[in-house]
Amino acid sequence: MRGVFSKAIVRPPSRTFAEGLTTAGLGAPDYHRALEQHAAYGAALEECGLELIRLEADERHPDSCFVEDAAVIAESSADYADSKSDDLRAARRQAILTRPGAPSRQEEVVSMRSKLARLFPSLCEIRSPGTLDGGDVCEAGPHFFIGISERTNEDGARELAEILTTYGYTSSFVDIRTHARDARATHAQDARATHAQDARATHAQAARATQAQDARATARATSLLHLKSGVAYLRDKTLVITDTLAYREEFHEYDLLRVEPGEEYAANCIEVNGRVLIAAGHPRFAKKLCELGYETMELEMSEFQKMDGGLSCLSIRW
Ligand code: CIR
Repeated sequence: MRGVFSKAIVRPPSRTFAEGLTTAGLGAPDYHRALEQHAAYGAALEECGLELIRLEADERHPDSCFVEDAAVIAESSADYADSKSDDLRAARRQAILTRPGAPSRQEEVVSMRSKLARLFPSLCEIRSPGTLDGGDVCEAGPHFFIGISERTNEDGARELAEILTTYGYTSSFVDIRTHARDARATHAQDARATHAQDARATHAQAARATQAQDARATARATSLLHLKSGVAYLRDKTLVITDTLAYREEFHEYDLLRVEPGEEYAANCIEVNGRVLIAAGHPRFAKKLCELGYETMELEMSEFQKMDGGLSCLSIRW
């Protein structure tokens, strides 16, 4: 096993978790089940050799368990795979506080700042008018892909790129705004469709409503909240990727491991010290990884998926 990552910050969901932002249309999350899934996630990271740094649950910020969005730790971990290079990695490691694009999430950075200030000698930060969510930052060895999304604007992406250049990394932008989710539209349409399916509606109306709901479920599955909703870096220039992003020129130099239609949620996976943590319930993707020689760990993520969260967003790893 490669001893690359040694620490991770995590924060459990709070009692207000269900009040967070979501476009998923999968119903309300069960708080107790979310706690269990979060505990299993932490245990999996520990099994991969990481020391967990735990932040307290924060009821004022329902989305705050998605810690990844509040900070980025730049570290070219995948390229320095042996212990001799620990010093080199540490020298180039830099913590960057983000400025989340959703107003309800911007204050999450306050507690993240106090935690990181105790762990790192210096902190950089994204400043207004820049906005940036860590979910839009995909480290691929010494190169970083920065998504420009509904949450990360061009100013924020540029600010991060400048910081990364200072610390010796390269970066490029991937504009995913054409794949963004439109929460208001889908929720309103779903409400109308449910109405059409009620007892007074004709069979034809109900059938049309069901078809429309299916189409919107597919649209939600292929739409991207963050860049890392559709792409993950494994190692050796290999990216896990959804069809939505696979054709993009930005990724042409990489080996692409495609997740198949219907399993898009699994694209948000993480490689941790030689193992790949993936969301349970995606058998074709799990099989593909296994055939390619990756050791996988499957984790139940249903309650986080209901809130648009994936595996990567529950931790910040370095
Ligand atoms: C949000 O909409 O901000 C949260 N409900 C989900 C954030 C997921 N974060 C991530 O994928 N990096």
